[in-house]
Amino acid sequence: MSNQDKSTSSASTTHVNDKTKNEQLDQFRRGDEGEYMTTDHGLRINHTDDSLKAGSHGPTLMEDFHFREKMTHFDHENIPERIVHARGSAAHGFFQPYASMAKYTKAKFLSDPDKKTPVFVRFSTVVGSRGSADTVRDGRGFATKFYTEEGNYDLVGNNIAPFFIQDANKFPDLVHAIKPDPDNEMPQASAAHDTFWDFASLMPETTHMIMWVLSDRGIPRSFRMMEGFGVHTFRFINEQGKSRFVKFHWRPLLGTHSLVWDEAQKLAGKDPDWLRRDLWEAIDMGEYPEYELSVQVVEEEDEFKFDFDLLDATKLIPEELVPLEPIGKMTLNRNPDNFFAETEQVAFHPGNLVPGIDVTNDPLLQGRLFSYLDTQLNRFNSTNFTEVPINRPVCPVHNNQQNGFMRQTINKGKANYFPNSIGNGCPMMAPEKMGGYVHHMEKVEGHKIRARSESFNNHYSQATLFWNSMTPAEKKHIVEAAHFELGKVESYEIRERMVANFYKVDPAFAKLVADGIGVDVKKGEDSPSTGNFVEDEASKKIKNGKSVKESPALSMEKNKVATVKSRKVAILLEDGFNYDEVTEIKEALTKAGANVKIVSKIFKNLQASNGKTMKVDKSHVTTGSIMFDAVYVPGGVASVAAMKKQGDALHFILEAYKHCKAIGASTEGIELIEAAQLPGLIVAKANTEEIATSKGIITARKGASVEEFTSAFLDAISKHRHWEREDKIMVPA
Ligand code: HDE
Repeated sequence: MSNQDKSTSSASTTHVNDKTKNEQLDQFRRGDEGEYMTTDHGLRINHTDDSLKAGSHGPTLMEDFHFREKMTHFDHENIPERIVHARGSAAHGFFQPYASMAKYTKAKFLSDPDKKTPVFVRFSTVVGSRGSADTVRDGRGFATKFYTEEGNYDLVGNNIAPFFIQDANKFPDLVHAIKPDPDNEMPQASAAHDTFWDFASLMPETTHMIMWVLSDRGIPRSFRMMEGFGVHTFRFINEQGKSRFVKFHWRPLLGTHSLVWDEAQKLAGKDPDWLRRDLWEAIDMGEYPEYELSVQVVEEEDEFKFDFDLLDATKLIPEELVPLEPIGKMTLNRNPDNFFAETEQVAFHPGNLVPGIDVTNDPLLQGRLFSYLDTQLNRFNSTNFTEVPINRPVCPVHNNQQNGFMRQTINKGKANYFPNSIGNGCPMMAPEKMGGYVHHMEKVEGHKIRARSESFNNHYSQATLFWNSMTPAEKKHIVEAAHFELGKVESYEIRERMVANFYKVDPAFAKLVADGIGVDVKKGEDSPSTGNFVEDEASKKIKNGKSVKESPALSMEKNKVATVKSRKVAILLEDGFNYDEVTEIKEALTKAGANVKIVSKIFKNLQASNGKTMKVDKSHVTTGSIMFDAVYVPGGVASVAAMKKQGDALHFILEAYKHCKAIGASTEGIELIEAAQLPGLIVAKANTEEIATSKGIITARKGASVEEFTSAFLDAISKHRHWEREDKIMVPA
């Protein structure tokens, strides 16, 4: 029996722990080990390789129920993919608060540090279709379903703090503009075409999020190294009924890290499942992704103390104005059993709330509250998608909703209406103290008007704040990304108009972009089509609100977590390698938490100079430096001599250099690095105990201290990228 089935009408409370959802799902799991194949109706099948025919050369017979059932089921396997966020990967886990959050919210899953609430998290790209590549430049979805004792709570966020638009009514336009063109369905999973930039250049409110998407945040290294933002301002309500504004923020414990653009593009070909595979393999290996949930809480009376409107989803609250309060941690520790049943069928909805959490009047959020249920009806063709195992709450469900396609629940009795006396008034209404959801009693009044508050008419200040907060390397990447994206725009006018928007972010930035896409910098006028703004009480109040000019918290580089944990390191070998060097370094790297793989020309057991053998994990044909975070070349005369003659090994080093990754080499291995002719390379020269460190390249001569070398190499890996090399990059990789 599932938890849902076990429930009685006695208003019992459900005890939830981190295993609860898994136990519920177990009711629906099917394994075929040791079983006979049957039809969907349970009839055992004795032959499935041939259809039933009138003679072995004859036509297939209509009466072949097995063939018809099998083929029909196959013909109907597809359901519509999500209109946005079609490509995703998900994992199970649990959330545990650090302490009771009762002062802010009565949400039970946040009330007790001993409480572990099961979660299912789906990460996604936004624009591409289900089969598109993972590493494209895009925002990423970060949607979490908490299976709480009070019902499902969905925090449906993105890895980018602001959103493109302010009002939900513009969402269909935004999505039409960014998706492939309607006439030729190109390009796939990319904003780099005229229609998106046409729209963006006419809608200056998109500028802040555009800065984020152009930044390294648009190409995350891993779902495990990606932040998540609730984007909108929500409400926390406590037991006393006091409401406060709240923003949600996930931070990965591994730090926030990204790919470089060249790497992202190559990965899209070499391993289009890069992010999906990384998440899957990490969980499979027991390297469970962890994210800390923080909140920014704003008292109601402080609503107008900022220089932006809290209800404007194109804005964030700078952490320097309202610091993050860490409230708990999420651990993802189990891969789904079945992609379709779980990852594809999970259905999120920002309106899935629990007592203690409520929405605000943010006009983007308000529109989402309609769209998500509507989109599920398109995907599932039935309101009964809530009965699909992955979507079922772990607490009881009782109401008078009934029937529809594929109804699972067998509702008993005659009373399918309320009020009733025949069913003893059940299911009954829950008073607030029994967990009944009561909407926050916000006072609202106003004229019916199709307009936005003037307080939303500020499209550049936070785009500028973002730009100001970046390091030089991060700024360079934004400019280069703009060159790529706008470089693909054929219309001169659109490119020019976009540069005019960038001028309002920062004139120097606009010039740098303009120089790469062949347009002049014009200051430009705001487009008249950006909204109907009216002055109201709110806009008068925020006029002199608080702001900051720079927010170091926005820079990934300034906040990077220095760790080797989970980093992928390649060791390049051929026959004749130095066995001791390899084993010593491999052990040290593994001990520090790195994943080490032996890479060679072909799959085989390699032979070391001392006669011992070692298994190759990946061949050059199937992998490349883009799939690793660092590379190490050990000594061994024959091994290095073979690699020096090999394009693959040299290319590996050059490419790792170009992507600013840590490179380590010891003894004869240094010769391979030298053969690659890396710009500005300094290597250990003397045949003494010398170790040289230059811009993330660590070399050690014979006799050098292994501890010293590994510690310098680990340090270089933990820095993730050595951007100081970027200026000098002239390598052809
Ligand atoms: Fe979504 N969005 N969205 N969105 N969104 C969907 O719902 C929509 C927005 C986000 O892994 C759809 O079930 C509108 C902001 C995620 O299954 C759809 C508006 C944020 C996911 C939809 C927004 C998001 C979706 C498509 C503007 C960050 C994937 C499939 C008013 C806070 C969830 C689906 C998953 C999915 C509508 C804006 C995040 C069409 C109308 C802002 C992570 O309903």
